[in-house]
Amino acid sequence: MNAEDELGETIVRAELTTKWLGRPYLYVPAIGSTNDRLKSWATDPAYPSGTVLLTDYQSAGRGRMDRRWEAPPGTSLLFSALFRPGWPARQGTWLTMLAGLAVVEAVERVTGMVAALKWPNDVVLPTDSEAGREWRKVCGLLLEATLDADGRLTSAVLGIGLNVNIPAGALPTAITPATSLLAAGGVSVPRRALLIALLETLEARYDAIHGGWSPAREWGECLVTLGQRVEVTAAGAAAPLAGLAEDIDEWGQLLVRDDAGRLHTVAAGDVTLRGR
Ligand code: BT5
Repeated sequence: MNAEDELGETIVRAELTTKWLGRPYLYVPAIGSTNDRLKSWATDPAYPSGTVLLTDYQSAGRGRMDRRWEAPPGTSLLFSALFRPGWPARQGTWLTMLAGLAVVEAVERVTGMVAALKWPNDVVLPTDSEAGREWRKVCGLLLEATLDADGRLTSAVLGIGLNVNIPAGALPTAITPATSLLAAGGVSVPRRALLIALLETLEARYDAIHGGWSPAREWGECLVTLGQRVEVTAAGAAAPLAGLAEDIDEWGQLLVRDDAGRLHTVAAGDVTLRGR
């Protein structure tokens, strides 16, 4: 690993430019899952909103619904951030939206590559071939929140797994094909500069919410899902829903019009793009 890839506490703390996100910044070389560890700390007030835990390797990295998140050691950004928003429960999806927008912005700032978002929680990069354009997953987001008796978000742990320097041959096989910044751009990317840019943009966007900004419009503009024919496997639904992904609402729910013309609001699930 070269020097610009090093993510230890001393060097990251010295270069960090944020006011509260990543303060404290904590690093462990290896762990089961950063989300699991940070969730176990979330009830302890000693860990403030903004605590970040990062690792170079997860032996039990998780996606949604207990799926696996796989990344070879030292190749990725694998971290979780703790927030204590106090927002109403349904606004929790904004954290995933903020994180997606922040990843897109930081990737562009550091690499020049223009990434996009796939509903509900993927950051994707385009691959063009004769067969057309395919979107490959470069980053996954995992939000796990706790509510109080009034339905407010007392704590939310946001996990980010960003494939930075995974060589093409070491990418995991997945339903949405995987890529990395190295595989897509052909050059390795300095992980520390990317982490610092990402924490900066995420903090700025979180603070903007308290200034009255909503992420929904910008998030919708980055979604490759809109305007496409999709098949949605909604959480808890018996059969997939096929139709046109028309729009999202303020809370990031997907509005899908089926072939009979009915509009469905989908809160959570998986989407397969079927083309226009
Ligand atoms: C996600 O779930 O995409 C959320 C991933 C969150 C990972 C971070 S890493 C730090 C923190 N600590 C954790 O334990 N997790 C978070 P989902 O949409 O359910 O996608 C999971 C699916 O993505 C898997 O079933 C695989 O098909 C695929 N996959 C696994 N590893 C991948 C990778 N490195 N790149 C692209 N796709 C991957």
